[in-house]
Amino acid sequence: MIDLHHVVTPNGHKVKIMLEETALPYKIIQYNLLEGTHLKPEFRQINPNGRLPALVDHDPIGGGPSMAVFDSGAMLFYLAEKSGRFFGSSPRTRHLAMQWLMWQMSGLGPMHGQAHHFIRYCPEDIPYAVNRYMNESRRLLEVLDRRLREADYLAEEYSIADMAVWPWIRAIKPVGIELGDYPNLQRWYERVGARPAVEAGARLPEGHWMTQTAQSKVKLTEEQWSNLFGENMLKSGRAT
Ligand SMILES: N[C@@H](CCC(=O)N[C@@H](CS)C(=O)NCC(=O)O)C(=O)O
Repeated sequence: MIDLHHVVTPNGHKVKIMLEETALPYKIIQYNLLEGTHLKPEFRQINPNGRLPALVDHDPIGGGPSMAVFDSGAMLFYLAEKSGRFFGSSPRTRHLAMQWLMWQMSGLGPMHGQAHHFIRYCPEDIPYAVNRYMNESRRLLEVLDRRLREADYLAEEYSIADMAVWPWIRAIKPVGIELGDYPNLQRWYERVGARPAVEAGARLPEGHWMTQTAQSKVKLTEEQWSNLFGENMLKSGRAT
């Protein structure tokens, strides 16, 4: 059994999609970032980085005691190795999958994450920061659109790289980007989104912000802001 320490965000959905795709038995342990439930010391034992998602496999690869894995890309890789699925059926497609997974983890996720931060969470309007991260986000979408003009899937065959990218593409609307501007990406988005495991793994509650187009600011209480970006967040990571 795998415990999935989960949150309803693109990084959380990537891993849930993979668990659905592989039908590995798992149990969800749900967190609420605004309430700071991830800031507790118990969670640091599982993820020293204090972020979500993370997993604990009670029947780990290679045997031995339960194993914790953090960082969504590493978790996808772990589950691919455990299941023997979705990580390329040849050396060529395996390296393509690794390449696009790394690209998502180091580029698409962080840049779109910063665009979300400065558009939706930053209490001030800082046009330089918004332009910087929106330009980079758009550039990365162009990269995807070009790749998906030449291939149906990022690694030629459906893989963990597609699972890593798909939930971030769903989240472009709230920062004001139109998927229709990227026709090849849109076709891929629909193709991947039609998979039952993607539908089940990435299901959103009705009216969730990820489906909204408005670029409106999220209103946070002082406590919530501190949990996400301030002293509470810092305090939870300090060595005691
Ligand atoms: N590189 C990490 C990023 C994880 C991450 O930033 N997770 C966010 C939610 S998607 C989080 O835990 N935020 C809580 C916080 O900022 O305190 C991964 O891919 O798993």
